[in-house]
Amino acid sequence: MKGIITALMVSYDQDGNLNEKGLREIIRYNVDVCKVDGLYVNGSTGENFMISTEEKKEIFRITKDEVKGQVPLIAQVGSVNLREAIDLAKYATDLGYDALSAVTPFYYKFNFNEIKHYYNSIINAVDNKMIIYSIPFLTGVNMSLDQFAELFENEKIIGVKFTAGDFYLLERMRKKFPEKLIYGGFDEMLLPATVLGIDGAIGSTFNVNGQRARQIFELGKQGKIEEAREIQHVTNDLISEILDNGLYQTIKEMLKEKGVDAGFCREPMEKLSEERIAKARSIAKNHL
Ligand code: HMN
Repeated sequence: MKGIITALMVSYDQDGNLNEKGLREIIRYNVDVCKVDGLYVNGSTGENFMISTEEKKEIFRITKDEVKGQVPLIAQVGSVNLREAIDLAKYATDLGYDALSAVTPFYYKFNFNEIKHYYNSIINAVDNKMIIYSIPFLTGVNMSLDQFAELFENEKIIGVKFTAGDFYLLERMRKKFPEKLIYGGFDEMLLPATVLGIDGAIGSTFNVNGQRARQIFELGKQGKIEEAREIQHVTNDLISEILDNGLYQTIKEMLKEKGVDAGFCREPMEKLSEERIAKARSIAKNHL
């Protein structure tokens, strides 16, 4: 489960209904064209926090079916509704997902004991492994090195998806937890995170830019920093245009430009204007 792992996009139709055919095409594009090392299913990029439990299960099922064992799969099951998280953990484990991940519980200001209880409750309910999903800029949950150490005392908690710019903390974690898996979360900072020794990265832009991400990661690991930096520059030109135009909507339009039925985003995310659709298409034409 190391390397470049796509935070999988999901296709929804105009009315916001799950588009199974489109989802299967996105999966195929990731595996066959972007040639990524794994898929992270029902993360932020999958619009997970805007869909129902049944839809989450349907996405887990379709993805497992379409991938046919070609790449490892990580199921993001985190939810402020702990019962839902445990239910999803059981469901994904029964399907044969290689690992689970759960976002830190958010919205309420849970104390650390509550966060620890949440992770242990999910992972101790199943025969599987857990990757903590830490994304403080969206959840407001910042954990210290000592708190990560306490969570990692449970041997079933095998790693962390570190979506943060605090590279001092990243370096401290690498030193303190050499045996745990650490994944970078910001695609625009893939090279510095690679230099600090991450095991892999999980990102949204890998849905379209997976091949460049792999080059950055592999060159960085080999110490070929100048070459890796050039590719990170090109990548960040792409990412900054995507972010300016609307992250998930733009990636979907770029996939459509590549012939993939990527659909639309789930409301309340807005639909792009004609002008922004044209911009997204031109980003794909110019950068992919
Ligand atoms: C997920 O859960 O879908 C992703 O792993 C999240 C991932 O860290 C992305 N973060 C968000 O979308 C908030 C990044 O790939 C991000 O989209 C990218 O670095 C552009 O900023």
